[in-house]
Amino acid sequence: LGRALSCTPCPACLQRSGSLELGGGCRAPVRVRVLVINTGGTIGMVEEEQGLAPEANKLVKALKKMPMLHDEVYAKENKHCDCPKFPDNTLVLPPSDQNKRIVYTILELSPLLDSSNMTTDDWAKIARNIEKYYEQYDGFVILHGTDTMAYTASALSFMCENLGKTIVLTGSQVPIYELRNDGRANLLGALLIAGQFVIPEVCLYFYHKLYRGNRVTKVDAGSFNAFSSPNLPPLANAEVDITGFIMILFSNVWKAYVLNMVDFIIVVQMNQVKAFLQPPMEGIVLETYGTGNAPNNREDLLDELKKATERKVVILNCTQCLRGSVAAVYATGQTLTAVGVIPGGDMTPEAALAKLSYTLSKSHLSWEEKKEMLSENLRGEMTVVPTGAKISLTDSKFIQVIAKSLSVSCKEELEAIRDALIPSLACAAAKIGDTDALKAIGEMGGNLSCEDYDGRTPLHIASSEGNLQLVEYLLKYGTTVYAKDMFGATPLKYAVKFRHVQVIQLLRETGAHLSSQELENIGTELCSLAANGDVEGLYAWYLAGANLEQTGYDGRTPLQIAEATGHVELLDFLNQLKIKQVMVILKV
Ligand code: ASN
Repeated sequence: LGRALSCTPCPACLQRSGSLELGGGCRAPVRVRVLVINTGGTIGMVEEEQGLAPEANKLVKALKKMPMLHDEVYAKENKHCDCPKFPDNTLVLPPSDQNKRIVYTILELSPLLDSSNMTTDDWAKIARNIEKYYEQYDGFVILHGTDTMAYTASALSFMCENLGKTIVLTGSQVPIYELRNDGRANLLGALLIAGQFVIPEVCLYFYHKLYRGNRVTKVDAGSFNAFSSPNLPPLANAEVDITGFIMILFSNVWKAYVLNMVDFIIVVQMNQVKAFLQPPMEGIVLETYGTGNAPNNREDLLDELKKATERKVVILNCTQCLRGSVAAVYATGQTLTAVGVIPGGDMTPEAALAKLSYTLSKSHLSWEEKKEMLSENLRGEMTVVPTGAKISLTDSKFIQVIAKSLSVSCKEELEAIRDALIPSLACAAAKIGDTDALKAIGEMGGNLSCEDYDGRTPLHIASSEGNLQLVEYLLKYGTTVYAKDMFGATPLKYAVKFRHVQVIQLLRETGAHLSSQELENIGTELCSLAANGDVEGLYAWYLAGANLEQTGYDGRTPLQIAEATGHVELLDFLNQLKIKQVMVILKV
């Protein structure tokens, strides 16, 4: 696909793929790529003898006939530049109001499933495909049945450990082939979000709302408004405008995906506990009353629970209530904690099940470490009650002084000023390397992935400044490595431009990669570095993942140029690389 979509420069403006390159002035829409993984679900179902069931190889053809989901003229003629035709499974949306062209490819899994048939193997299949295509796409949409969508969203949120891009699950209550359906709007909304925003987490989009995937539960089988997120408001509302983004910052965990989820886990209600505690059960999500309460006059039950926790069965306590949290309020709840049951806060049973499965699959951890992990907030799946006094940026003297001089009178205006100031303050602090100021902004609730007027985040700035310590801090704090500024450049591109080798290495370890846009036709750039004997510059590109064997505008590789100019150091470097690559190939 990378090949099919790369194109020669547009004759009118010499831009590639309609994208805005550094210093460019092209007004054509920026192209973004989204991968849609179709797992099945009602959205693509047809009526069969036994009832609704998914039908393979039908969705792409149907979507191509829907003008809101495919711009046939653009795909066929591609007038802006002379790209080859899109592959059959690739469609393109009409330009969005953010002047973006979302080009999306549909990968249909086989067999397509009613989500009631999904197992942990199917979760792994989805995660493996995301991992496989991670670098080729800017965002991901997963088409899924609604019945178990909350389970899959929860599972993926834990499985995708080093996520830097947006994943949106969606589906529908009525097949997209029917006259009146919710599939079209849900798919369109999910594509626009995955293509236009970097929200590095697993989300669920349904009926005009974007939710955190591990916070939702299906609450209605007969309404288009099928999901609810009882303990966390939606991340965004897609009304006239898409508003209300809550940026989410989790630590970047410097590891790849974990796919082996444990199967021996079950959700049981309090009165069924005894029968389910027996081996080979490794973990249990307990659904208890109210704030996590269970009868504490049932010695037999408590005794069974105690014996199980002593056998190292992990038991996580969730409430049966739709809203609210497990809390140490009643004696009936505290007794459970006393026999070794772990309080699950305000997690949904779906999220608890996925988290338990994920944690138990970490075989290198001790039982105590696993228990600790379960009590922590890993992916925003539970609300952590802050301890100690909470400072808010509203309290900041600095902001109050500005507010006063602008005659700000109400809280809303004050908050608006705070939100407007944070990006500039954070980027200025990154520029001068003031980690303390960034810490303070973070602690006050400021978002360290915020963008300045050029779309640059503090990580872009710290990377171009080569401030390793600050880059490390920002990555630990969870800022996204994949943010692109208005020129389409990632922090990694700036680290390469200014040759900050250690920063490049750290960003790469954290999952950063040059985007396909950044890698397109870098041959000429590499060759001009070679012509100048610039070993350092070429080394920076190499570390960032660029292939140094690419040809420049005259068809020569950097090595051929080095041979022609006879630059000894450069020749040595490029020949060594070649030997290294041959060794890697031989090993494989
Ligand atoms: N049974 C369907 C499924 O979960 C329900 C739906 O998608 N609306 O696959």
